[in-house]
Amino acid sequence: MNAYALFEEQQQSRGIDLNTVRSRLRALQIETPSWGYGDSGTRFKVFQKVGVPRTPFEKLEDAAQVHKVTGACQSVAIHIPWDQVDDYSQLRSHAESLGLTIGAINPNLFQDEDYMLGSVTHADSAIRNKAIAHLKECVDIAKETKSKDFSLWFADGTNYPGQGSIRQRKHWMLEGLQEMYKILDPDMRMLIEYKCFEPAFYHTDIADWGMAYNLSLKLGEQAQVLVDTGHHLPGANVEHIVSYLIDEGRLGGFHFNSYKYADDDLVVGTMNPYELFLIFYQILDALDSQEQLLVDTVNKMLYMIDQSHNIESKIPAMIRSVMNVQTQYAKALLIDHQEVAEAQRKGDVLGAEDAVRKAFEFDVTPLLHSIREEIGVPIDPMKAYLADNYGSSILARGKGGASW
Ligand code: PSV
Ligand code: MN
Ligand code: MN
Repeated sequence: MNAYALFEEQQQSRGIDLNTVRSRLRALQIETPSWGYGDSGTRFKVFQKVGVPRTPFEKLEDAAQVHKVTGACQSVAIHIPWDQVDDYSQLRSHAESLGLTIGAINPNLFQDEDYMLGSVTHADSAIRNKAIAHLKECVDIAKETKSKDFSLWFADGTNYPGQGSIRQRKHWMLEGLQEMYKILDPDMRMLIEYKCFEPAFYHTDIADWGMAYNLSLKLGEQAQVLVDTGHHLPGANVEHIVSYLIDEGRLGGFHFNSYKYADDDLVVGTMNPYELFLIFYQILDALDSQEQLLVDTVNKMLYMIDQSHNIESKIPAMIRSVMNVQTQYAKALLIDHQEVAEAQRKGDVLGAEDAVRKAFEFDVTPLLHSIREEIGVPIDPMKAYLADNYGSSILARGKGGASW
């Protein structure tokens, strides 16, 4: 018996509906970030790799390789002005010619001298207006690239008590976001990121999910929270946050990455794959609730990778992340929700924990291979990419490509 037939028998005997599992797995799309293909580093050093893209167009070409071997990464997030071009419709056409689409637009409000003390929360109204103008410019760019979502992360915050008025800055943040919200097309969404600290070390203006959630409520339905998995203090129960926000209909999507200590931006699923699995458990639990708000929220959620891997090879690191997301999603799809519910009803604590954990322990390799075969991509995307000559052909680009 081949490996998939064995897997099928094993799961069917548990009562798992493999048709649903397979169709959900086939539908999983993961957006990759343009900045994950360029040079990046830490405050200590930005390493220059040979062969990194020199232009936003080349970043898309690299992203197309990830899509080619996974079939799961059709859209690419861009960052403005890192991906600034004269003609955004040309960038979109280039993406389309590669079988890609341009995904979320990420405004950059942290790499301009003027923003040292804040962008939309700066005490100087001229700088606040400049930041707001950039947010609005990103809405115009989205119209040209046909993007519908904005990932909004602000470095705004203070380093010392008294440096700024926390309450005043709270108001400025809302006012700035409202200016952007007003000009959105009806099908556009603002996804508000939060982060506990860094680069501001005393207070960050949007420090946690509650603040992002509050802003989204004040702004309106087109504003939702973006959970970047690396933006929590150690020990935070991210899956609880996920479940809570879905239940409120306010979870817009994810930035996946791994962290050990803080915003380490490591390859997804390398540090705590169980956390990723448990995040998917909450998502699938909401989907299976059949409550309309929850189902709609989950179906509209974006799965995006946000990595700035700086010592690894860029394209393979991205492929690894995508594969790790697929693996944990596949495992979570094997949770028997009825078994969990039954154990909960009985107050069977260990039984409930077992019903969840045992799905994590199955080997989903045969399932993933079978799905990849079905959609016509290599069963081992990493191996296929490494065997191809694209990686060596881009070495001709030399060093000194685009950096973030
Ligand atoms: C900075 O923390 C950050 O990693 C945020 O997660 C943003 O999403 C990303 O950079 C790109 O701006
Ligand atoms: Mn992020
Ligand atoms: Mn981050």
